[in-house]
Amino acid sequence: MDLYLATSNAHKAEEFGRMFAQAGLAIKVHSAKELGGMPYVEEITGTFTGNCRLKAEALRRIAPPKSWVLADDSGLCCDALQGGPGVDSAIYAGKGATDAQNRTKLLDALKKAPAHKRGARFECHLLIIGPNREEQKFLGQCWGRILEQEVGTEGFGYDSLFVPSGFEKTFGELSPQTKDKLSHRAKAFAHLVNWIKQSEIRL
Ligand code: ITT
Repeated sequence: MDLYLATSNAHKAEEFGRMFAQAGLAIKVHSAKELGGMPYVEEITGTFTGNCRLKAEALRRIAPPKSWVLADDSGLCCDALQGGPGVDSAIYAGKGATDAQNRTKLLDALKKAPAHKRGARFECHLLIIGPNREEQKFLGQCWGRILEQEVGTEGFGYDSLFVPSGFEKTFGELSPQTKDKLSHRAKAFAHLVNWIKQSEIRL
């Protein structure tokens, strides 16, 4: 049945669209655009899960009564920045910052970090809320390191700076299909799919 994606990030919606298409679930996935766009949400909770809940609730209020809503809050957590920018990844260089401005600020913040201190992980927290406000949470993490310069043009956000463990190329160079197999979002999504498949609840 019907599931709405509580995101205003077209890249994330695209990644989810591809993953749902491949998962072979009997679910009709809708973007927030179909409801006139994702309502503005100030992500002020300071936690990934709290921000997910704000986004999911905001869309649930305008979604058709029997539908389910899925929200994602994700970010890049760098070892040398004690887990930052973390929940602030989207606004690292300030409110309204572009991805390019955020990447520049990150490169600057890590300017003095030697290779062994450039470890980082992407985190993806998913929250799904049902028509009776029942909810489930899922976490996906992808470990890797931050380069000293951008490489590649695929993806979005910090992709062109991030080399996943076991690879020599950034997410900006790897194909979307490869990213879909190992990303934080893919891992959280795999947990969600397992839950859907095992659950009594029929979406
Ligand atoms: P919504 O809140 O509308 O979903 P958003 O882009 O603001 O869209 P977040 O608040 O979850 O999303 O912020 C996530 C930020 O973390 C995002 O803007 C990127 O900078 C970064 N990020 C998350 N996933 C990423 C990925 O797969 N590749 C690169 N950067 C990513």
